[in-house]
Amino acid sequence: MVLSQCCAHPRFALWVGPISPVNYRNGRFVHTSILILNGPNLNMLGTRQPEVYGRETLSDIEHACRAHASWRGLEMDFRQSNSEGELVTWIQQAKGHYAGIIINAAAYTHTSVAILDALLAVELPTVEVHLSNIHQRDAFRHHSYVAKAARGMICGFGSHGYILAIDALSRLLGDPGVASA
Ligand code: CA2
Repeated sequence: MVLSQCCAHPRFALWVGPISPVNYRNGRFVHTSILILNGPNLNMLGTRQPEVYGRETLSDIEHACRAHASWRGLEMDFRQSNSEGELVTWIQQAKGHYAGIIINAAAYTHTSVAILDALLAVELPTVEVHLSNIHQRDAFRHHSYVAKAARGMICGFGSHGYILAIDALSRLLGDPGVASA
């Protein structure tokens, strides 16, 4: 989002927390935005398997993420799709709009070379998150294609993993070696 074009020098940028929520780029001040993507069946959270995934709904998680991202000075978009192609399209479109991605690709984590290729193509700082500890579960859940494109993975902490992922991405974006969107 464009905030202002009136100031012509980066030293006028606003700084709150560990990263700058407002960056100066191409003669404009822009918010730092992140994209949180959720894969198939996560829209059913809170309805079944609470012993594995907790009792919170995806909407509960979105609200908690929005509050935490705001506290971190980040704008956030939060999306869910049951379609692999839609997730790939959203990742492709993220380049130039978002500074980084948090992704719980759900079952596509373990199957999708297409999502991996999209993440590798956009070269955005990416944090992988899972509600459950995938390494304590079925063997087919132990491998993640997403992991090859992610700076790191958080799993096993339930919905709090999303908050930890926001903190991790926020820190990555504070690294001057990482370009923002
Ligand atoms: O632990 C995670 O976050 C997972 O990404 C969740 C995926 C699973 O396939 C991954 O191995 C690990 C499944 C999400 C499905 O969530 C449901 C929630 C309620 C009812 C049914 C499914």
